[in-house]
Amino acid sequence: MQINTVQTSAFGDQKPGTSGLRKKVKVFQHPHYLENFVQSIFDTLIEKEGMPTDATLAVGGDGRYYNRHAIQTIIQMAAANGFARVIVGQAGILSTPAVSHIIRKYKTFGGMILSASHNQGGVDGDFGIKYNISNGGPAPEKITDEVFAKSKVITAYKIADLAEIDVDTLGETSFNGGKFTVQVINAVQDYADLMQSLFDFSAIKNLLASGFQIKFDAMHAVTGPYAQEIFINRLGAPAHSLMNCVPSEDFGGGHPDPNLTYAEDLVKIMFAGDKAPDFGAASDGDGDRNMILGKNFFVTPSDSLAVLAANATLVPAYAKGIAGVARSMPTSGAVDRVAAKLNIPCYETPTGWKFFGNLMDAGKVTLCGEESFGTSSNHVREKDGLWAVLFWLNVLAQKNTEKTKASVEQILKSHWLEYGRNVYSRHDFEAIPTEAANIVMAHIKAQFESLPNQTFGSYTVKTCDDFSYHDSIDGSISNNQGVRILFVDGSRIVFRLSGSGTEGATLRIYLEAFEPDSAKQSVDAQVALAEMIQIALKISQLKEKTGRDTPTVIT
Ligand code: G16
Repeated sequence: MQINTVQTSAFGDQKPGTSGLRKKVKVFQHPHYLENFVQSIFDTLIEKEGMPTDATLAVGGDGRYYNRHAIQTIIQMAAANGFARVIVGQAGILSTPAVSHIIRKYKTFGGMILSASHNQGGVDGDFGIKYNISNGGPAPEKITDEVFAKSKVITAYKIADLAEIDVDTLGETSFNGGKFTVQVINAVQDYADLMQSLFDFSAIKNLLASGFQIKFDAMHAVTGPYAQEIFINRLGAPAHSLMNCVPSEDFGGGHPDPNLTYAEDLVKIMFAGDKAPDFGAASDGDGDRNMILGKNFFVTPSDSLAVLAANATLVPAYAKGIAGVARSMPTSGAVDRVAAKLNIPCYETPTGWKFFGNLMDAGKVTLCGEESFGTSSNHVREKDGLWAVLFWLNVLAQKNTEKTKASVEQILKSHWLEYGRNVYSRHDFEAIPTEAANIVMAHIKAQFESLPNQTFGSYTVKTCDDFSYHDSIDGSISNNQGVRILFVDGSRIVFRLSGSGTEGATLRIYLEAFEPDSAKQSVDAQVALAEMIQIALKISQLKEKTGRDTPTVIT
């Protein structure tokens, strides 16, 4: 096996965002761009963690354009940089939670996930790479910061001269007298087995056999094969329960983001009146996000987390109770109310799944969630779309017996009755010129001293700040994680720039108000939050500074 050292020069823009490096495919296709970033990861690992001689790397992606090319390059570079083994999903496919599970199950050194998640794919779309560490979770900032530092000074990378690996055929190929091996594994089996070990599959099977109708939309992305195995083969759902379940390199030309805007086809089916299925769900490009719908009903991700926490003991894996919960700062406080009642801790972290890893490893939390359609537990160290869907189905199976019936909407309404409702919405303004977005954020921060005690209509500002997180496990501090305007009555507006987009800046405005009065809990969130939306526009001067006041996406 010949190892070549290739001279290169640094790119200045390889800074990992909220979840790995995401850029246009055309940027990744620039000569040496992919290789520079992969080498910077390997150099960081060798320096910070020391590479054991038997190190294994798990590699897989969401099937988007450029995955296949990147996988071959990563295998060749892993061979040249001292890995002993690479485990690849068949056809290069592995969902993000499946990679996390494989890292944990086979005790690999780490894993590389090739995905730009919910961003569009295809030749003109986005590509991305993220590195996950040996606990199965996204690399923490101390690693991603170092990767960026190395990427700015890189001068050479190492790559082995290997024949192309047939990633479509299961099996092992060895090189260099067995010193380096590539194993192509079934992408679905291990993950489906894990799900079956957590949930009551026979109860869900009975629910589906009783005529309870579901619709799952894989959005032409990675969860298609997983859904086929789990819902059809193992749970006996009829074939028409699935839609868009064949992964395609450009996600059928769509935007694989499971929200009310981009999962439009599913939303139409679920809001079709009486003939709508009882339960609907969608997942994103790499299978870590989920959207939950009932018949003519949308469940916000924040509420979903709260409902799962409140009902956790109905699921075999969590029957003995949960140790604690965590949510990202912009996620609503609905789960905090459940935690208070269960008398378990609730942690508030910055946006990004990587911040949950330490808490889970330390046994402090069992369930975690984010408003960005992410929910999961300590069964892996990533958010997990299908896990959330199965959790809901397991809860529904327990609440729909011969004697009792409960729809998704009823479950939510009784939850609000018991805990009150955290009315919540997020307004996204995508592709704003970066400079204009920075001016908006600076303008809000400049008002930190003058805002407290000011009254806007029915709301009076109590405090405002830029959220900082102190990780109680490793002591690290993460600053500038989102601007919070907190009102006297507990309502809040959060402004934050996305760290996962690839075009200009995306400004997110998160709005939350608490409604304890059951008579008002059914009011549409946009109506209930209308005044706060105007306050957010006024404080930020968004229209004046960007020309924009209509969100691209409302969730
Ligand atoms: C990623 C992260 C999530 C984060 C989300 C949104 O999701 O894994 O933890 O909440 O981005 O981040 P932002 O608001 O910065 O765009 P995914 O599904 O894109 O990997």
